[in-house]
Amino acid sequence: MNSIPADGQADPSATLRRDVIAGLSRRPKRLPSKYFYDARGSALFEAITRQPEYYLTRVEQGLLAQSMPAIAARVGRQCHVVEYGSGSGLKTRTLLAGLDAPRAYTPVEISPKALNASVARLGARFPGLAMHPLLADFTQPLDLPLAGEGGRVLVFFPGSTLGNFRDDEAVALLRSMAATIADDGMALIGIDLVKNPRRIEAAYNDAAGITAAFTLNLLARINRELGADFDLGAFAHRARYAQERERIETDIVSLREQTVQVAGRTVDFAADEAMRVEYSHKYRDESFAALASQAGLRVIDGWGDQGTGFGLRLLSR
Ligand code: AVJ
Repeated sequence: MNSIPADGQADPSATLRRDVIAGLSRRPKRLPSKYFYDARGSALFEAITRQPEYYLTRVEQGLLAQSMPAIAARVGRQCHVVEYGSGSGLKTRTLLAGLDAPRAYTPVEISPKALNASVARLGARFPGLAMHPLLADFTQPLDLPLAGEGGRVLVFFPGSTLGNFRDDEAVALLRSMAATIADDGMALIGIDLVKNPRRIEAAYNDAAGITAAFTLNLLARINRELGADFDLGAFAHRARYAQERERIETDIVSLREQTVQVAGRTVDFAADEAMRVEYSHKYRDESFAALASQAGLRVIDGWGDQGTGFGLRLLSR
């Protein structure tokens, strides 16, 4: 489909090059986790969600299905659902099927393939729903095509994707959601909750090695798209739970001293040097409410607690 409006953000490969070079120039080096999701990375992430150790997706899907009557009652009739990142669409289907006559759906998604797939799938399942897909990086200022739709906006941001952002970035993102929902809208956000560290760590170190492959695919993508020569066998995935910061910190570790060419530059790695590639923050009611309030939002309802292991939170201005 080529009718999806891009939002005028810069040339994607130039943006990738700029972000990768900037990250590799920092000490310690880092790379942005949003670049995990090329076609192979998205497929590997779907495989992660099926691993026995990765509880997040299963628990959230169950919680959403079970909470839909209460969520629908809170949200009311004929809302316009705006989803930040469209993913595989299973949760979206549960949401749209459970809401009271939703009138429109706007997925905001950086991957054209994922965006097309979600529109095709959901369009077939909900023929009466107006679709307004937007090909965009939701961390950048958004020009949302909401005009003329009317109806209150429900922002949907499941998966604990918020947890992939540092607190300052998470607040910026929540602010953008506060702008999107305006005075009368709401946001439904999925957050992974603080729990037994062993269970959290296992979720990011599955026995089948899918998460390791997902992490290292970032280097394969950089090789392909930026003409780099990372040797995938000379780097390793490492995910550890930092209890004091209540987050998983994922690194790519250089297994030896080595030199890599990236977009015409020479990058040196020491043996055991770690490059930070992802955070997955875990929240408590207090830490999440604090982020929300810095963004001008408050938590008005919620489903799931530390016993459930995952939470859905409904926010408004
Ligand atoms: C994108 C937030 C759902 O942080 O749990 C899974 C991404 N990274 N395993 C997460 C991820 C490694 C995931 N979310």
